[in-house]
Amino acid sequence: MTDHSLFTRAYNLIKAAANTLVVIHANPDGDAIASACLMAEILTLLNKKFSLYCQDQAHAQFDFLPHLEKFTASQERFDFDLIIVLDCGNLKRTGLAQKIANRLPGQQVLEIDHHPKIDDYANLEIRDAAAAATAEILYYFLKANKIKITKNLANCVLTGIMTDTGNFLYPSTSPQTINIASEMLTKGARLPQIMENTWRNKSLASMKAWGKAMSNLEISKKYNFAFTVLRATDMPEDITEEDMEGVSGFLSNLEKTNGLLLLREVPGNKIKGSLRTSRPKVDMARLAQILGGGGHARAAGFTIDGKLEKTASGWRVV
Ligand SMILES: [Mn+2]
Repeated sequence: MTDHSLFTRAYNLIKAAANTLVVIHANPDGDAIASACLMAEILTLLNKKFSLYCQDQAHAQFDFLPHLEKFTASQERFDFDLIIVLDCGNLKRTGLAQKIANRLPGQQVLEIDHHPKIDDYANLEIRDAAAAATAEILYYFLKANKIKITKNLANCVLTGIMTDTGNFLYPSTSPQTINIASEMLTKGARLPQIMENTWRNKSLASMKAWGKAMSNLEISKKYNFAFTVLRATDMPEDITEEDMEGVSGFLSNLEKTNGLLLLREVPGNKIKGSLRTSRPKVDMARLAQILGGGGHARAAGFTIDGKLEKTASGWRVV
C-alpha cells in the first residue's frame, strides 16, 4: 500500500504545473488508456493545459472513456513542466525515453506504475507491484486527495481493473480490487458497456488466430510447461495487436501446467513472447528480463529478433 503523503505530493505537483504531458506505453492496453483518461479528467477538472501521448494509436473501442480523442503520437514541442508516466514498466516503453531522460532541470516527472521497478528516472515515483492495475493505484490517489469520484472517473478505474485482471481471473485480483470495483459501480461505472467494448468485441481475424494458437498448443514434459507458436502465416493478414490481446491469458487456463509461453511472429522480423503462470513460485518477470523484456511475476513478455522454424526436434528461432 502506498504512503498517503506520496499521493498528496503527486497532487501538489499536478496542481502546480501549467502544462502537463501524460504518457503511457506503446501498444497501449486498457489499463494504460484508462489511467491516462483518468488523469486527463483530473487535469480538466483543474482547468489545466495538458497533452496525452502514446506512440501507438489508442484503440477506438475505448471511446466510451473521457478524452480518448485527445491522444496524439507526435510530440515535437517538449515544453511541459510536468510529465506524468503511467503504467510503463520501463521508460523505453514510452517512446520518449531520450526526451524524458534529457529533460530540463525545471521539468518534473511523476511516475505511477504497478510493474516491478526497472529504472529510476522520476522526480516522484509511486509504485505498487501488488496493485492489480495502475488504475487501482489511481483509485487510492483519488481517495487520498478527496477527489470526488464522478461517473467518468469511476468508468476509468473500473476499465483499468477489468482489463488488467482479465475480468478478475488473474491472481493479481485482491479483495481490495473487488471492493474498489464494487464501489465504482455504485459511483456510476457502466460494467455492461466496459464488457461490450473490451471483451465481447473479438473480430473474426482474432478468433481464427486464437484458434490456431490453441491447435498449436503443446506441453513440454521436461518442465511441465505449455507452449504454442503463431507464425505470420498462421494468422489472417489483417490481424492487429488488439486482436491478440488476452490470448495468452486464455491459453494459460490449461490445467496442471507450470506456465505458458506463446511465441508470435510480428512485423519487422521480430518475435513477441508472452509468459503466463498461476503458480506463486514461478516468476515470469525474471525470465522475461533475461530475454530483454519485463512485466509481472504472473504475466510478462519480451520481444526478440528472428523467425520461427519447425525442426524435427521442435521449434527454433532463426
Ligand atoms: Mn497495467
